[in-house]
Amino acid sequence: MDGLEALRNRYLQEISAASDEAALEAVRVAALGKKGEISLKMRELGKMTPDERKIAGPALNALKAEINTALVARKAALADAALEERLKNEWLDVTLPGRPRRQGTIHPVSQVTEEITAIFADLGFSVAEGPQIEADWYNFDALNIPPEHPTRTEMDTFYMHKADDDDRPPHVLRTHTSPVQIRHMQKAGAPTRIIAPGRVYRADYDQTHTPMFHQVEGLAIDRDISMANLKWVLEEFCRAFFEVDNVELRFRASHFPFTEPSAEVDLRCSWEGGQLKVGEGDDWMEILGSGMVHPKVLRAGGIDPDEWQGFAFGIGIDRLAMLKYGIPDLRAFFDSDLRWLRHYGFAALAQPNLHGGLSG
Ligand code: 2NM
Repeated sequence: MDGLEALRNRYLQEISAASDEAALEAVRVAALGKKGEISLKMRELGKMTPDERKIAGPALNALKAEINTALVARKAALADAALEERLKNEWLDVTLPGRPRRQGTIHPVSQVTEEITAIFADLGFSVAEGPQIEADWYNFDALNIPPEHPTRTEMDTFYMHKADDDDRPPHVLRTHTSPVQIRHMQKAGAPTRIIAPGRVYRADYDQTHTPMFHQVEGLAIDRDISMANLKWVLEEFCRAFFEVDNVELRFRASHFPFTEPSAEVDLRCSWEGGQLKVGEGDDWMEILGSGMVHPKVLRAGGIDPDEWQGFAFGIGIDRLAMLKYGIPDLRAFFDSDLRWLRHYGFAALAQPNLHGGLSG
């Protein structure tokens, strides 16, 4: 068989000249494909005499093998080169700073709730929680709020819908966290010291009221707890919360069904240029309601009022947040406006505690 040497040289040359996989494949097809030059030559073997075939057969097989080997080697070399090229261009600087990600913020209500919790924890109060949908007994009766009391009407309180044939007691969205205190008394008995922060609901909506707001109530029960203890605890709370050494509280006689006696508590302050200063000045700002827990309320909680007594108080969290952080509009609290949240929100990792400063 003549010309095999020329064929060999040509294909080996084309293989080494192929500059990518497609070009290399074209060479393979031209040489070894079904109608490739070498394949056609192998088909001609059948027309040869046995003597011719004895020489041409091995020669063609050797050529085919050599071309195949060259193709495989060239393919590997091209792949290596392509990888080299990618490695040269696609390098990654692992020392670059990460891409900035949008970060959420802590809502002022959450922040202030955490601050209040930290302060009362330091005073020996633990946190109690309970359902936001309450039986009217826990929300009203147990708290000595009589059946005909106006806050019980649908004017003031949200009632859960009930089918005509549903004989369960009426349920309401709790109007204060006091039912949490009743449940806690029933469960834990006396003595006890707890605060109950959480969402509460009243049918009220104007400049200074939203139908959902946040309250923290406190309860301390022991054998000889008095209003004096209440006053000290509230002073300590205000000192820590407003971060001033001098606070002055004024107790004004008031009335709540669940406490006797009852007092509203005012904080001495000044308002200069719209700026609140606590502990100085000639203004008084009402900040909470309080009193000695009514004997009937203790009894509803399963606690014997002849043996135990206690104080309780209730504070609006949202208004405290407005006062401390100078936030003007209550209703914006619940708009979920991202610009508002970024402006008034707190860093997520600045957990309030008494030693590191309450607001980080
Ligand atoms: C207030 C004012 C006065 C109060 C009473 C109780 C309970 F359940 F222990 F009796 N908890 N909180 C209370 C007392 C709440 O809010 C203005």
